[in-house]
Amino acid sequence: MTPPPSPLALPLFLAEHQARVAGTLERLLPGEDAEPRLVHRAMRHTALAPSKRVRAVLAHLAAELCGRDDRAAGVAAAVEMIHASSLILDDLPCMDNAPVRRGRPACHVEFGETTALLAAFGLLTLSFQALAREYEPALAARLVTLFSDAVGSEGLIGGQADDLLATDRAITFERLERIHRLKTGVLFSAAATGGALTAGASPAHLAAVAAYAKNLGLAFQVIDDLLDIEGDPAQTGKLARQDLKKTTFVSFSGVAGARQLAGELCDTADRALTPFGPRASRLRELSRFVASRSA
Ligand code: GRG
Repeated sequence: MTPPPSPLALPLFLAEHQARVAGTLERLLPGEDAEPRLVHRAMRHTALAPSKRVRAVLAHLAAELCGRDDRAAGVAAAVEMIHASSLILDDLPCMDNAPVRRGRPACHVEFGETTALLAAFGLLTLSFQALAREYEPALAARLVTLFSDAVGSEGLIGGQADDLLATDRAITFERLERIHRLKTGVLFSAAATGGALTAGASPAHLAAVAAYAKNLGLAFQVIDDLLDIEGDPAQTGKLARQDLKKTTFVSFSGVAGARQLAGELCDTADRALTPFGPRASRLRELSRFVASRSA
């Protein structure tokens, strides 16, 4: 009998990339017995917990589409470290105050807020160290610029700041979209662009994968809002109904409207891949996974 799919089941080629990313993270993260042990354990607790690794897979697939993905591992691991760092910060009591993440106690619940903060900064710093060390200077400088722009006050940090300001308030659809383009879309876009840069992609191909990823990231967030209402915590790895104080794509458009919006964003994402023709089938499969995901 075929076993039931795992909660994080992905198409086979995505699962292969996931396993590669896990291997790279294991190589780059300090061991749990390396001092300071508590900080390293906290970094590993969140970064190595079971997760979809969608941003890292996106970096690999964008690189593959642009000709070669044998140099994308550093970017894939770096983007996952940045993402894990953002999850630790996002879960803190002074932010979203979420006790569970990736099916485990959130980092601050397991290790305390002080260690969680140090772990988040440890992961963030390690991500840039990995980019600087794994690539030759010109490419490393481009990648560090790309990811620092994505994380900074006009990227993830800016999106988070506005998201916190918007809590408990009615906001316009435009503001909601801007918050999530910054919080989620920008890192997806940097992942794809970074992967493509390691493959030596042309400016036209860089623009195409960035446009794909930007729309995929927003679709991913719309489904995240749906899963907050409809998702099974055993599959999502976090508590349900955590976003009730926020305006979300579901509070704006309803369940059916949000699902339709996610589908439209995935279609827009796929259209950006037109210059690649049928070679982009794996990224198209990734958008189908995102539109229908339950974890
Ligand atoms: C300095 C890195 C840094 C961040 C500061 C806290 C913050 C600013 C931003 C928060 C960004 C954030 C957590 C956005 C949520 C995006 C999102 C949809 C998270 C869920 O991602 P999944 O489903 O999770 O890919 P897994 O666990 O599978 O990786």
